[in-house]
Amino acid sequence: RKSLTIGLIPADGIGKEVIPAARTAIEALGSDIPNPKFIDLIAGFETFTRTGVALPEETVEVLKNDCDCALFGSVSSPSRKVVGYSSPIVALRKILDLYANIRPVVSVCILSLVHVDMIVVRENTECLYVKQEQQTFGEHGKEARATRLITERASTRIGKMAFELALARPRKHLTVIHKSNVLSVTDGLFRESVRAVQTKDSRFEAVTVAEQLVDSAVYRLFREPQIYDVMVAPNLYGDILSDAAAALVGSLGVVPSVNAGDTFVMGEPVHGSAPDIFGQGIANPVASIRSAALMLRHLGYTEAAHRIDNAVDSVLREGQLLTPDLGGTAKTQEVTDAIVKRI
Ligand code: NAD
Ligand code: K
Ligand code: MN
Repeated sequence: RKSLTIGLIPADGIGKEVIPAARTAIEALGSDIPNPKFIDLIAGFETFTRTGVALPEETVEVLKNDCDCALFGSVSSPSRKVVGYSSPIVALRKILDLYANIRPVVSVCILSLVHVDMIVVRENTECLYVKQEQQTFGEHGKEARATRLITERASTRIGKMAFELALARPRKHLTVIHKSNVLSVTDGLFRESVRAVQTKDSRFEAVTVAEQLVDSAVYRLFREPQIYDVMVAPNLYGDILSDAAAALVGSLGVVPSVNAGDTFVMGEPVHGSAPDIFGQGIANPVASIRSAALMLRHLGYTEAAHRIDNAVDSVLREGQLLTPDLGGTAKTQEVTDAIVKRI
């Protein structure tokens, strides 16, 4: 490949502060990524208030037609209902069919109380995120309901992705997260579909499989996180579990992800737009820089990804330059500069 074209969608809040850091890290790779080309794209709540659309058609078209991959920052989705607004990241995952959200959560020795080295594999296209909600009036006042969609197809393909990831790791252990004791139809289908993946491919016999109900999975995650290797979960559980796991490794500001499909990959920090710290220049850039590395690894640029990860690990391990979320006083720019220097 002659050059790599990367769409950049910082979107809202600290996304605007940390996506530029990820870009700098990629640029620092020099000849490992020859002539990376960046295309700035817009989306988010600010875009919505300015233009009336949260995800402009042009952004989608450029991603589809001109980009090899993309980096997404974070959106500020309001908790109240805003007529005409819908989260662009949820939409992008569906439009680009980025069905797997892969979230590695790994502790850096001095910063973590416990040893954590796991990957949360979150189904990324369905569950409650189909966003089919209705409010009606019943006998006792307002009633609201939501559709929770679980399909065999989506559960099977996320199951395959999780087995592949587990197979590539030393421990080869997969935990299937569900709540089939209550939701036996929906979570039952998820559970059965994922387990069936193993019976259809003899390579996966090497993977040991466990199941854990989602509530006790959170409990065990806090008490004995080392039991987990790869976790696979429906969309909402995977979202919650990965934020919870982030607490064990110091901060949401260090946990990366990729939204992956069969033909496209989009790196994205797990965190949101962090309005509580936006504008102060203190957002931790590590999650986004690591997301860039994950994205490059997914595309086969193993050495480049390795160089970024090593640089991040060395800065975190030294512990001299940490942003406030990790107990330090460093600024986004200082941490980024230190990482770039080591790359
Ligand atoms: P959040 O992840 O934005 O913040 C949670 C806490 O973690 C905050 O205290 C924040 O300061 C801290 N934090 C997060 N990232 C950090 C970083 N890089 N460095 C330092 N500290 C960091 O979650 P929230 O507060 O629940 O949500 C805020 C907004 O983000 C909401 O509008 C929500 O809809 C949106 N959100 C977007 C995404 C996404 O873009 N995929 C994901 C989650 C939340
Ligand atoms: K995000
Ligand atoms: Mn989340």
